[in-house]
Amino acid sequence: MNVLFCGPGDQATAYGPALKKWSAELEAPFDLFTNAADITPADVDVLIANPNADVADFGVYSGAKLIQSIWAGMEVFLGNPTLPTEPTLCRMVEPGLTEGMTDYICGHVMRYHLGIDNHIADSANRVWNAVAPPLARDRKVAVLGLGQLGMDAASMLKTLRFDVAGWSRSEKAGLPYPTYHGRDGLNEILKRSEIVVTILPNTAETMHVMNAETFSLLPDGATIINPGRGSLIDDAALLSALDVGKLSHATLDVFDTEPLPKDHPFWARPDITITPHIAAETRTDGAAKVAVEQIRRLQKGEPLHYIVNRTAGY
Ligand code: NDP
Ligand code: OXD
Repeated sequence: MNVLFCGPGDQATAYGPALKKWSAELEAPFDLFTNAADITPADVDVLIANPNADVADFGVYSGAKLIQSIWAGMEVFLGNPTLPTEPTLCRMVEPGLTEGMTDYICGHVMRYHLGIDNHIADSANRVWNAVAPPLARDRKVAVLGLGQLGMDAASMLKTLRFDVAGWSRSEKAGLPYPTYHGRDGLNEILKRSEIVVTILPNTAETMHVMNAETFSLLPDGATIINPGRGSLIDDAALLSALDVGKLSHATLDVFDTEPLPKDHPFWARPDITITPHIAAETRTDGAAKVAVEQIRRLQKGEPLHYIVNRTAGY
């Protein structure tokens, strides 16, 4: 079996040894290529790819059986007109990505919950403002997106005793917190939520899910944390919601254009915290293990994991 790794820059330098290590450990032998020029495209069976890889034409790999992304978000692949329809397309799910995202979400929820910024400002101004925060159990948090990442974060927020609720496309049952789905469910969850986390994929349906209308449903002074994708938020509506106090603060990790252009209005706002798409990063060793396990499954005729629904877009 021929496996081609495609990543930007020198990413293959790290992935090569990790893929070989897991190939031996999982007893899934294959020939690994880290330079596309070294193999005839028609001979590639599996492509392990970073969406930022410099692949001019995925169409030449139409004979591949699997394209395994090393990212969770699939919109770059799905938006590439050369992507062949034949190979099974799989997204990345690995422990480092999941744990990193949960750390990010819980950290920023705690920042808002405890009013940490107010205390930093009060300290700088020598102000003794003895206002204690409510308990986490009295803080209503919404997690929009209950997939691999949102589900783990919501579960940790629940463990931290937050009054968490979740929203997804399909109905969920049996979770230890209230769940909502569909458009009506979105309206309901937003009405109750002081802190909103958007951890949804970029699809046609999720485009500007947070817009003037949905921001208006939130209680005054709500906060939003977006580690999902920039497309989830209508930027102009976000700025208006901050201007009128509907929102008191936003933390954004992802943007329509990345890096965020130097002249973007978000940079000038003290009520927006910008993090540079670092909420969660695929860890090389964990991702290599997942990719090799997929190859092993392919070799043994076992079902693949994390298959993308190309119609739904995630
Ligand atoms: P999953 O595919 O596991 O989960 C997606 C979730 O979104 C599911 O719960 C799905 O609902 C829900 N969803 C999708 N469409 C809709 C819709 N129209 N209405 C309501 N809910 C919807 O994805 P992951 O959890 O693995 O990743 C989520 C996203 O996080 C990625 O697509 C990527 O954009 C982003 N990401 C950001 C990173 C960063 O560093 N900033 C790092 C990694 C990922 P259902 O359960 O019903 O299918
Ligand atoms: C991803 C990301 O999708 O890092 O994996 O955003």
